[in-house]
Amino acid sequence: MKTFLSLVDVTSKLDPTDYVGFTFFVGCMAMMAASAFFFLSLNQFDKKWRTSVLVSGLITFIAAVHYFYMRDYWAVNMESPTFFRYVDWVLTVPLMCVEFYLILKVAGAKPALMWKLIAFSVIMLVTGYFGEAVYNTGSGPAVWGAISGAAYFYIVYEIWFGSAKKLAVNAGGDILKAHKILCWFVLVGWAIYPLGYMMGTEGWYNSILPQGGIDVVYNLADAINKIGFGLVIYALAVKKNEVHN
Ligand SMILES: *C/C=C(C)/C=C/C=C(C)/C=C/C1=C(C)CCCC1(C)C
Repeated sequence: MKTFLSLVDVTSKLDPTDYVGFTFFVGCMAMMAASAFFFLSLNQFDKKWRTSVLVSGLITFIAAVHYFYMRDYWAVNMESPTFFRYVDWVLTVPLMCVEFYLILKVAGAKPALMWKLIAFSVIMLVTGYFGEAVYNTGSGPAVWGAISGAAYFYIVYEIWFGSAKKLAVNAGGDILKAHKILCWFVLVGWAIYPLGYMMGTEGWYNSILPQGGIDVVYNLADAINKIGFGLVIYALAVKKNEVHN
């Protein structure tokens, strides 16, 4: 009943000038379409690469479900759906860490590498949530944002220069190429999030921006990082498949 009522609310409150709401709608559709694409392509891959593409699909699918909730939440409350946002991230970002591990497995990557990346991604997101939603006054956003940023830099370091990089070099060829592109996603694509965070939390320039600006930035970043990242994995799987056939 509650969901039904909130759906009624959503459609009765649609406002043609609600650009933030528009990006939530587009986000829903883009994530759904990407999931269908990844899932329906699974049959063409052999077992080893199927798992990687499956994880790409899971990332966009989990995001799609959260986007439906976030779209409703925004339409009803005209407030950032911070809670759903972070639940989405805390599920999907660790899965992106799994992707790094999966493509480097051929070069001998150990689960320890995967768990290390996952642990730092969770630290990055939990501390980010504290700064954005819990201790979000005074110096809170700056302090928690700095801790979150440190965890982010560690992930960047690990994949660009650390053991993940060494494994990628050992693997060489298409895997090294794909690893490099994914590294750029993390360095540039993920860097959009702290910018959004500074737009939406106290202490930077949130006062000069309209409500919801943070969501437009996050929604754009999600589309780039979740769908783009998944497509890099997909392209790698397609290449590897050709080699085998
Ligand atoms: C699909 C979702 C993705 C790839 C989300 C990534 C999120 C981040 C890289 C967030 C990073 C943050 C900081 C580095 C500092 C400020 C707080 C965060 C959580 C926005």
